[in-house]
Amino acid sequence: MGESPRPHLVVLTGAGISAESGIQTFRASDGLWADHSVEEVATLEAWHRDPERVLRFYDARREQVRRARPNAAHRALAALEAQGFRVSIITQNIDDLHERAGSRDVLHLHGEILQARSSVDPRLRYPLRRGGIRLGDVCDKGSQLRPDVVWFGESVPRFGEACEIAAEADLLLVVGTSLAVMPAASLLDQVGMDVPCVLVDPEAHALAPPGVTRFDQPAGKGVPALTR
Ligand code: BV8
Repeated sequence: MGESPRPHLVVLTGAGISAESGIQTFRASDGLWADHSVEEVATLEAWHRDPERVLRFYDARREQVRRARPNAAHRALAALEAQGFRVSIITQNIDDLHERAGSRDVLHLHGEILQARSSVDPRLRYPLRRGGIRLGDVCDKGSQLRPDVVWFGESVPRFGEACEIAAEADLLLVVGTSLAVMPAASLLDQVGMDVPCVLVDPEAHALAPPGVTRFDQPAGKGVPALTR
């Protein structure tokens, strides 16, 4: 009798899972967008209009990420994987806290702030081990480097891959996302009809689809409780 296949836990995470690590979320009152409008810093137009301002915004966020440490939620997900569970993380976050907690199966839907890429050829990527990106920093082919993140109005190259992962889920865990951003939020529609979905978030928000089981708790409490 072959071993029964291990259940596949797919986890969709957003800024809320990193909030207790000291990284600002986007839509909280003290959130990132509170003093920066998206149009000013996270769009291609902003990059063409004022690249230095965009580079400063991401340098500041990169320092916040470097100062941050994974919290109990990141660690609980990594522990599940270490115990042999099949855990696929699809994160909207551009920080590396899942990886630093020990998770190995992480898909960054919106890119990674600790990487730079050519502003012309997205395949030319460079890890940013320290420091930031300045005007004049160029890729091997001489084009200006930019943060390796997906800006608003840019297509999400790994969305198709994320849909395939979601379609294989036996359980979907959604942690710390307002589900305000598309197409990321539509991943909830990619899971099978009968796949249970659990949402961990201290604030009830309007976008949670019907049939979702809600844990109105911060990730640092809710995720370890769920995965113990
Ligand atoms: C696309 C990388 C098309 C950069 C990000 C009008 C104009 C222009 C575009 C649009 C428009 N209307 C719709 C769109 C599409 C747009 C969009 O969805 N806009 C929204 C705002 C309406 N989407 C796009 O532009 C996408 N691309 O559509 O391309 C296209 C197609 C083909 C060809 C060309 C183009 C690209 C979207 C990706 C944008 N980049 N990030 C960066 O990070 O700087 S999105 C960014 O915002 C994050 O990655 C994340 O996805 C999103 C923030 O959302 P959350 O993670 O959910 O964070 P938020 O603060 O919202 O919520 C936090 C939650 O945590 C809350 O619920 C809170 O209660 C909870 N929480 C708080 N504390 C805790 C907690 N939970 C647990 N524990 C706690 N302790």
